[in-house]
Amino acid sequence: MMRKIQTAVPVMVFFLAAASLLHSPAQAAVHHYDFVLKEKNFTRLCSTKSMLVVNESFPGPVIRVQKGDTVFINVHNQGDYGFTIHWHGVKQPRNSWSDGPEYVTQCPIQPGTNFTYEVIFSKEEGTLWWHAHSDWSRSSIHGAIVIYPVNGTNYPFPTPDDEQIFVLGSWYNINVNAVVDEDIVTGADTPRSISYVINGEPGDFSNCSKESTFRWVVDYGKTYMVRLVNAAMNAELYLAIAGHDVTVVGMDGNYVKPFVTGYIMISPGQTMDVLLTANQTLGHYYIVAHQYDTARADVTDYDQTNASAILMYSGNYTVVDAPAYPSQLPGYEDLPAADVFLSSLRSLANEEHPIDVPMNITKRMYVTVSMNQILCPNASCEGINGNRLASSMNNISFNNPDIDILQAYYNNITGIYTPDFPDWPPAMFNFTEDDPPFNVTVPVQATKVMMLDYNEEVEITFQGTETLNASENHPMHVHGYSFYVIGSGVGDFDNETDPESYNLVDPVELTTVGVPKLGWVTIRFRASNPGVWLWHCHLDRHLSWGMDTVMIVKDGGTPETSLRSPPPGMPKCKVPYQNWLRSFDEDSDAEFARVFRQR
Ligand SMILES: [Cu+2]
Repeated sequence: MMRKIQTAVPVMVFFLAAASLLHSPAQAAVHHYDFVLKEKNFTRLCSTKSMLVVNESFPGPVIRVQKGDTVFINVHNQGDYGFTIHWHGVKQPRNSWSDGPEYVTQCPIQPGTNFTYEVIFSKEEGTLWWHAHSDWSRSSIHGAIVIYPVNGTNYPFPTPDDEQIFVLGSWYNINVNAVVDEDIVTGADTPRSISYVINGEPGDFSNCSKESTFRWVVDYGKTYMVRLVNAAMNAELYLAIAGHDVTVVGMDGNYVKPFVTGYIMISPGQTMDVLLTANQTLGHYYIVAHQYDTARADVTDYDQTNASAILMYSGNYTVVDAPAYPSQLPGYEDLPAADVFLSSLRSLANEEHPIDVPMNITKRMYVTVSMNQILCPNASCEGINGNRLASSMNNISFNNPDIDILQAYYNNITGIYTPDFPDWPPAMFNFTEDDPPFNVTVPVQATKVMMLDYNEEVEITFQGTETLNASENHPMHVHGYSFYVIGSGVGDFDNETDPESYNLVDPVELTTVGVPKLGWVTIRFRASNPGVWLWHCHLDRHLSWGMDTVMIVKDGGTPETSLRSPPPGMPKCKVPYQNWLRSFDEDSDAEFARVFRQR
């Protein structure tokens, strides 16, 4: 059974090296893909650059499965630096080995070598995606994953007539990894994208882009499933389609109670399924996406481009004017519009799609997410105050170790990490007030891991802070799990009154949730997937600066509740991870660059 994807101009050429698509109702299928990574030239915004991409395409190929299938993806590195790939939102039961984050579950796949990931689908249904999980390689290495209902089951809404994928990304006119690594060494801020792109194209409002704007042809009267992926590196995005409302029906591989909206807000890492009915006057309509910025109002140097695609009705009609522009698209800094959108998200919570919110919490955590500075002698660095920019969770700025944590955990290798990630912030202060004291701006750099017993019922409240006067939304993402978002609010979390507002009836189930600027969000999940799983902010600059930690869920005592044994051919950790922040004092930039190139 092969689903068709709406072909559009320009035609995206996908070199999918075979996918077995024989499904029987009772049996999950096994698919095989080859991902060949090579440098290729791409011309956007009047200039040409080379980037590492999968199967010569940007965005990369689409993986299509049914719920519960397994996919083997043989990843061939024909580039000149190491990378890893993560299957974002796929829970991978007991199988951290194929999860992907570098120095957490594996070491980079070295140039000239290959590694086969085994991606195990279980409960996910809807849209997810895959992306590189090393340096900032994911800016060019990413693609969508589509998970259909198994034969004999249906969507919880009338089956759409057709579907269309929109991958939203960031475009840089530089060698992203080289610039970012330099910035990490010097402590400087990381680069901004110069445009957002829709299916790889900036669209009509950018220079040298009009010819290649992504065009989507729809037939009047049909209803389409629009599958959205926010693959942008550092930005929440608003998106709207001129003249058309959409109905949101799914997010992060779970269904939601349908709601109608004129625009959507999507955090980096999130995926969303919306229905669009083509019922307007025959014509051309702009689809526009741009940044939703929550940082300080006086900081306006973010990417303010409006990426666009065009929805075009099929048929015989004369187009007189330029396509209509979506007047309902919120402004760059429209916080209330995001709140309205987010507050509409609810689980289906019905008989066919029940929820399972943990009610007997055995592990409760309160975790701050903060911007920080690491002090440099004589203000010798290029970040804030002559120091190095950093970020943290509970004041721990995470250091990647020299071999992956999964390997160290599985083989009882000591000295790689410590199991003492704190359940509470080390210092309580007025997290959301202006100008927090200097001493709370300097983090501890360490590799501290949170340990959970199998099947613990976990509640985490993430608290945004105003350290360095640099609060903003933080899209927090967990690997290996989804979670229920049971509450959120503004200001400092009050553990007596705020829980009264929790939604335990139909909370939305996600894998990435925004911690609101100067606010908090509470999530719950059951620790039923043993293994080593990364928690991190999906703004890549914050991940690079240490806003991440690792969660190890112990085995449950039986083979079925224990981490699997490693697959053959796990990449070797040939080059120890350069502790970028710490090694700055020892290594010159040139030495660092030399070491980096060898990775
Ligand atoms: Cu963040």
